[in-house]
Amino acid sequence: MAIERIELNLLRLPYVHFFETSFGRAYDRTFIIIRVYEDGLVGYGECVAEEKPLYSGETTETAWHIIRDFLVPLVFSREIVEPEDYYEAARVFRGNQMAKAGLELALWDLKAKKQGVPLNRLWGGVREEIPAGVSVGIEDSVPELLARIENYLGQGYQRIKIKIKPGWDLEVCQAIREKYPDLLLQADANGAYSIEQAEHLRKLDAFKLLMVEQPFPPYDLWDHSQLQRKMTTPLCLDESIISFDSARAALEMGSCRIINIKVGRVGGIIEARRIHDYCQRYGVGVWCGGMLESGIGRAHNLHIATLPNFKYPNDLSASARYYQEDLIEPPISLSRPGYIRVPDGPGIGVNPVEERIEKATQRHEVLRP
Ligand code: OSB
Ligand code: MG
Repeated sequence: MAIERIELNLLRLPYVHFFETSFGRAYDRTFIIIRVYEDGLVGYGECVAEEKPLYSGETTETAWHIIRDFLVPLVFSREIVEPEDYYEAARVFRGNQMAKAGLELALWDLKAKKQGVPLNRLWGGVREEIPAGVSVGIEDSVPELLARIENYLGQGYQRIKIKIKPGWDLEVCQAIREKYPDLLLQADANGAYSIEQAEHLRKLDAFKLLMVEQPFPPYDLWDHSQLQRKMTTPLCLDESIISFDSARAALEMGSCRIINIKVGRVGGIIEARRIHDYCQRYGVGVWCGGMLESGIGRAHNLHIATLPNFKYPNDLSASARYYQEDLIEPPISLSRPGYIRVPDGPGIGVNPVEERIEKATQRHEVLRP
């Protein structure tokens, strides 16, 4: 069989609560849902590119262009159905990992649905429940942040990640540690600092953080290696890891001791698995990051997080942490305190609600061979 058509939807969904990072405050998320149709089955993918090129150079518009004008024509012209064939073919195009990943995820979902098995069964997941953490944005005040943390801990999350930036770091960690001496806590700077602030960042060592994520901008692998030598807290890289090669360079250079894997950022599940396997051989643990995905993208994340070298709690939270009305039914929720059960139906194992996709859609295009 061959793919009969591919549909792209550009959606906007409001968050239940604004999400603020060192990039600024956001009230909603714009993203692309990709659907591939073959023989009565539909594979779903989500492209994590954002509206503005802050976290990554890609945007929803560049991703739409790359998927529509290059990747989909490639799939049709070569009659590609298998994600492995797609991965090989798509290598001819440089960069654009998020665009590439969105379509690859849809092909993976389709492949697993054809075989009637949960997605992670295709490549050997080893766990049925995923350790669930929550990423908490910057608030207007420390008491407001503490109240949000208290609420999330009450819901059962086993680890808290806070966002830091200059002026919202040491005092915030101090306040959290005073209230919660033993909490699994980590901090993510989204590249807000520079090596000139190394002495300041070293003071984070006092707070027994699980890790400090991405203190410097994406391309500063060398500066990260210099900071890691000065700090006892493990550094974790997120934005810097855009491929297998960047992961290898980061580990060889000593730029981090932990890697955050996001399938979108690295270009798909195959590349994510290559990074995972390499880190495992290297003795470096990974965990699954998130991009505030809808339930479709998050279901994919749950499946990748079943691999054995996912060694830390993940940025995988319940639907209700992100959206009033997620795109899937039933919504993702904690199956017991600290854990989310991996959906065990065919493919990603969650049911997208077509009317909800339609309701949030701002643009829709149907592509045929
Ligand atoms: O840096 O991990 C990040 C969300 C959007 C972009 C970047 C990041 C994040 C998060 C949210 O921290 C994690 C989640 O999806 O729960
Ligand atoms: Mg991050």
